[in-house]
Amino acid sequence: MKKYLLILIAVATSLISFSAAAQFAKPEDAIKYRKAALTVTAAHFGRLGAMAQGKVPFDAKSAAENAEIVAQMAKLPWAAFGEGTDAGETKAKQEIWKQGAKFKEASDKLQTESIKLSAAAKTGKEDAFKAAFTATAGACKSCHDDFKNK
Ligand code: ASC
Repeated sequence: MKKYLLILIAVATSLISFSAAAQFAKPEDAIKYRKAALTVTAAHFGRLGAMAQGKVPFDAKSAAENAEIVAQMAKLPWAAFGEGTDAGETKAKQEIWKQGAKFKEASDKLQTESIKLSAAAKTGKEDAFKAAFTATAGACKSCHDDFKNK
């Protein structure tokens, strides 16, 4: 029984590491993927920013839809910052790999703030939306300051 359990664990863990490695065939695929994910995120975040800054009128439905997309998209880029994806067509700073825990903290912060932003947008209250937008933009900015080249 114990033997089968060990075999099961061995197979399961090998599948997990296989799928992690197989997620991107080449480093440039990972770089392309994370840039695409962040580009889509920025497009939807930009629509929220226009409302938060009063450039377009606040529209609760649009705010809720775009914030939901941002919250979902914010989960995606991080798996594409694996080892060996530091060189090439990227503005990623070396600090991402040198300070992995700090980078993880920054990416977690974005996810937490964007979930709060989505919740705030769903209330339909403009003030709550604006405050949560500012907090989320702060998470974008501090991560860019530390981990993204100009
Ligand atoms: C955006 C965008 C970013 C962030 C950042 C917030 O709309 O594309 O990267 O906001 O500028 O400070």
